[in-house]
Amino acid sequence: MKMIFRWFPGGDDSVTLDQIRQIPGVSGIATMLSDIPAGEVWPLERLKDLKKKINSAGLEMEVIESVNIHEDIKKGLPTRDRYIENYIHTLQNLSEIGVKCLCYNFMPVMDWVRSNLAFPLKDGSTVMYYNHEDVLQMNPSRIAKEMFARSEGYTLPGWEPERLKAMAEDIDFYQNMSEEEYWKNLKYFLDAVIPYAEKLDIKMAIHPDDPPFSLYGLPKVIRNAESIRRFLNLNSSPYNGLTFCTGSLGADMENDIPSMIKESVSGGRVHFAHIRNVKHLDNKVFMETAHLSSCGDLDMYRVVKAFHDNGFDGYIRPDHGRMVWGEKARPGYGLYDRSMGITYLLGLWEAVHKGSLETCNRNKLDGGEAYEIDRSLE
Ligand code: DNO
Repeated sequence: MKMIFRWFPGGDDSVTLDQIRQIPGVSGIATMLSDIPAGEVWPLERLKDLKKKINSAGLEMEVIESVNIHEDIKKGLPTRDRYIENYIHTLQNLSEIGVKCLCYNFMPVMDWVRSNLAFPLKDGSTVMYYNHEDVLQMNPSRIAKEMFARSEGYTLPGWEPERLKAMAEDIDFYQNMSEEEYWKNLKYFLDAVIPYAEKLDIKMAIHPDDPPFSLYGLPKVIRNAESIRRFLNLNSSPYNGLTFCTGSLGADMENDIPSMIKESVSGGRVHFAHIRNVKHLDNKVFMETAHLSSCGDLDMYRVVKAFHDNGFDGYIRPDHGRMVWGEKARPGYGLYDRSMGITYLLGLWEAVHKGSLETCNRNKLDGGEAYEIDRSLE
């Protein structure tokens, strides 16, 4: 397992590489060229420069989050082949600089959505907040305006300006598309790209829909255990895998997160984990709290144990932190709360790991032969 941190280059991040390097246990970063519009090739020279910069700060650049997918691919338009070719070209450039894992999403029109990016808590911190009714009442362009107004001047990942231009038209387009057609378009993309990912040794890791339920009549396909199974079966290559985001999937109270982790990690299909907590205030009303179990509804011990005990050996990053200590940063992506999250997650990982070794030694002393892990808490 490698612990990494999300960072945006080109002066588009309040956090510096030098600061990230000082967080104990962090080996690298997940990054992207956020100024390149979806559908265009990421230039090799720029990637080489970026890698040099990151490596000289003592960090690895093995994970990209994300190369966004052009809307024509998701819509299944004839122009998609040209954009898929460009995607493959970008993969080739990424492999030249040693990228091992690519997180992307196949969400129509918009990436993650929140109704309030700075919801105040009693302790003076702010969190990102979602209320489904509010989101439905605000039309998409008002949501987009809110997301901009509260972004502290940084580009919000998934809300790049080029996406927003055609938002209303795109939403209309999907009103006539069935979820089945959308699945077909996803399969078409995977079947074209995964053989190259295999050859180039880049693990593709799709991010679930966030939130994992339908919005504005848009198809939302990666949202629960069943849809994840369906996705993994669309293309059975181990290179066709997941970014398991506990917070996104945890936003549906019906999802049993530890058992979903167990199923997909034991099958070797999770390459990247976004680990954060979520607190439900009602059905489809939630906030993204601090990482601790005591702050939200996910049992983070069981979450980490499920990754550990099922042999997870991919990348983990903390996700969406609160804004604390007066920090001004891109919502969700400040330094302080995510650093606390990392320390907590690594503490849990160490405890789970050492606990499993002790169980194993005890079994040996008791004359047990097999390496056994205590699964009583699963
Ligand atoms: C939100 C992120 C997502 C994620 C993309 C992957 O903060 O988790 O924007 O990066 O969905 O393509």
